[in-house]
Amino acid sequence: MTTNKTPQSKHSMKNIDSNNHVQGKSIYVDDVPTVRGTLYACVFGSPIAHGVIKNLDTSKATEIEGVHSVLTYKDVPGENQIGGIIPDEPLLAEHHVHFQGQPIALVLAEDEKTAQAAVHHIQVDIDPLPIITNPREAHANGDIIGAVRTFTLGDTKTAFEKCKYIFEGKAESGGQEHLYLETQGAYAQPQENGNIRIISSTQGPTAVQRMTARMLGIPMHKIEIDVTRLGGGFGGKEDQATLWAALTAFGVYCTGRPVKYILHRLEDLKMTGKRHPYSSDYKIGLDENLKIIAFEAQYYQDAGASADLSPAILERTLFHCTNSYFIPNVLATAYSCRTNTPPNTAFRGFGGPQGMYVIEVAIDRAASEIGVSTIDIQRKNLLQEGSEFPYGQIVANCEAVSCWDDAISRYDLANIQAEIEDFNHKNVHLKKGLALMPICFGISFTNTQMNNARALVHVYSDGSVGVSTGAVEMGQGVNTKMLQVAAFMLGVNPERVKIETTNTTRVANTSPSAASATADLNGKAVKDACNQILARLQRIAADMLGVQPEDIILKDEIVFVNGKATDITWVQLVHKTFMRRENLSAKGHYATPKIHFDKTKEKGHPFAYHVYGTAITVATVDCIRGRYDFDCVKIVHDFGTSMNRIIDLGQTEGGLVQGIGWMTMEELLYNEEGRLLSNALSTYKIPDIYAVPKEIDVHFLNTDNSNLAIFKSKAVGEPPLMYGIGAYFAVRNAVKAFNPNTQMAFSAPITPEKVLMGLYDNKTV
Ligand code: LUZ
Ligand code: MOS
Repeated sequence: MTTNKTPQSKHSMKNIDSNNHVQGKSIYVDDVPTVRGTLYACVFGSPIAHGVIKNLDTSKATEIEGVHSVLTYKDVPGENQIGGIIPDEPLLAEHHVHFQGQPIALVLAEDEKTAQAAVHHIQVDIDPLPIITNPREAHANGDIIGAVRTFTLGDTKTAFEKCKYIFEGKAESGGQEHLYLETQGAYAQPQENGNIRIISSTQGPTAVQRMTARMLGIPMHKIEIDVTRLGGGFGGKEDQATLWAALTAFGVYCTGRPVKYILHRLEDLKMTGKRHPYSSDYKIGLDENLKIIAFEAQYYQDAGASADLSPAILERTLFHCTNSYFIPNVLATAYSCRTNTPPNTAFRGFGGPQGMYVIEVAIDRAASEIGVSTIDIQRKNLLQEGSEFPYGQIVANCEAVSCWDDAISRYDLANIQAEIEDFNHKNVHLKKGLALMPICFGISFTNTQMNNARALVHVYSDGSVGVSTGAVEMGQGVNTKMLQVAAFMLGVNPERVKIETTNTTRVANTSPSAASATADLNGKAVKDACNQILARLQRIAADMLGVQPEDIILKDEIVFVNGKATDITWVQLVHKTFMRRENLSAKGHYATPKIHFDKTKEKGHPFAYHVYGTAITVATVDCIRGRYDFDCVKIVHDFGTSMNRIIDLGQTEGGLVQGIGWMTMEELLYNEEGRLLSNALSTYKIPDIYAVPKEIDVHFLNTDNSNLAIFKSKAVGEPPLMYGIGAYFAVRNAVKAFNPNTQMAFSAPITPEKVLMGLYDNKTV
């Protein structure tokens, strides 16, 4: 019998955007043809990081030829507020400024150059206030955003009494610039009756719509957001695309003309928030068998000047504070600390990587103090089926051990170790280091409410199909996956299906495309919509053939009865259905079942499932110069049953390299005045083709457990980023091979400069 199984048979479908991307034909906001009368916007940002505005003089700028107007907070018709979780972020500064570059005024001009030039003619007098750029200092001053959060499992106090080994220390991880290829931007156009349409480069169309409506003091239905695709988001456009879109809509509201704003790269670097730097304290306790019995940590998150998504990110740090390990006694406390830098925001991993780094530091520290291998401690403490996470969820369908053990045998770890030892023995000025990095990442928005999505599917009378969802394509390939779901469900060829833009008028109240959950949530909504249409088509086909609807299957564009092909085609059936005046459209809805979380107890079952994996990383350090390369990263990753291996491989490789960048080379620096020093690509180094590991091998651990992923194909966007933490330890271990006495602090990124210092720190000749 012919059955509809899964779309995995078509698992190597190419990303539907690839051809247009390489030909430069894909459309981004800046490619949308501008209409006559368009004004160009540019923000005047605060020149200093903290102070009280005494006087603002925009008159000189206004007088410049070609300048239409200069707007300030006084022109905002509704609430001058764009804060999502906490209302602490004005669209335009009123009396206080809290970071360098904070928007104070908006210039609107007839062309882009005039707008940019006019900004320099705005004058502001600011009475300076003390500037804080260190989260621990902010914490000491009591400058905390939102609630202090504590996750507890067991009782660390009594557990430490039973530990043979106890170590305490500090771990620091730096920020990270998103560096999406497409900078932030939006283009807003007036429609009739005061309606506004915004073309936005956002991961969260509904967030843009909601905040813009509130700021303009008009209902949400008057604002339409349309998104074709993003040239990268990485979390940087989950919340922070809103400001720029809202500013363009504000301009439309005030002038009645279309307003466009595409940020210059230097503006984007200076004004937008980044991954949160963290400064953390840990205390780890182990028994004589190297079982981790107790773990305590305090995380000081550098939130920047306003809340943005920091409270949610803080929470994910706690969710991932034990990474892939079972620790029976945990006490983890996290503080979101307000500093005078741009508000930090979502970035691939969303606080999880920062938490996972700290436990890896603690384990590495314990191993070197005890004089055992880090790998031994890691392996002995991996999560097992039925273990309890510190937040109360019970580990199910655990692949921690299977990924680890498979990686060790598949890639012959013993042989890799022997080769490294041999190499290090023979070489004086080059040393290799090895690290294993297991990951465990929870899939679902930690805010349970957000785990829902909708899709609108139209079958047109000629048999072609249009699919709208809340998913935003940002290069991750979600549109290809949505197309696969629709084509598979309806039994049609992929060419028949078109994925429409993401638009708040077609699909409302969406969650942002984030948390790795977009394909799951929206894919399941597409599935639901297709099932509704399918049921109608089956009824009509059954009627035509004189059989029961449940005997009908649609596959390969043909109607099958009890597994046998009939001569009725997809197109014929659709036409028949149309002629019978049946509904060929459906709205699908999905809300993740079973998940819940109680913040008063900090316990629950917040994640639909977890993604696991293990990476083996080998680095070579040049011990004269402090330079390093990565020989290889060999990964066994838990994809469930991948529905698109090319896309999933691309996400894994991209995530890995982005993680390596964060951990080893991207050094984000603000000075004491809160000025971004790494403010251009000459001073901020991201991985280029030479920095990529010479070999990346990804083995697909194919598992077929029932899970809540779309067609059992697990979420893949964020988890691989955390493999990059392995690169940090591989470099560190190479340094230790050269200089066993090094006292290098646990401070990421481990830049060549820090490597060089570490190589000769306490070096005995
Ligand atoms: N965004 C969000 C996220 O709002 N909530 C989350 O839990 C999350 N997790 C990862 C990435 N973005
Ligand atoms: Mo995100 S960090 O926008 O999934």
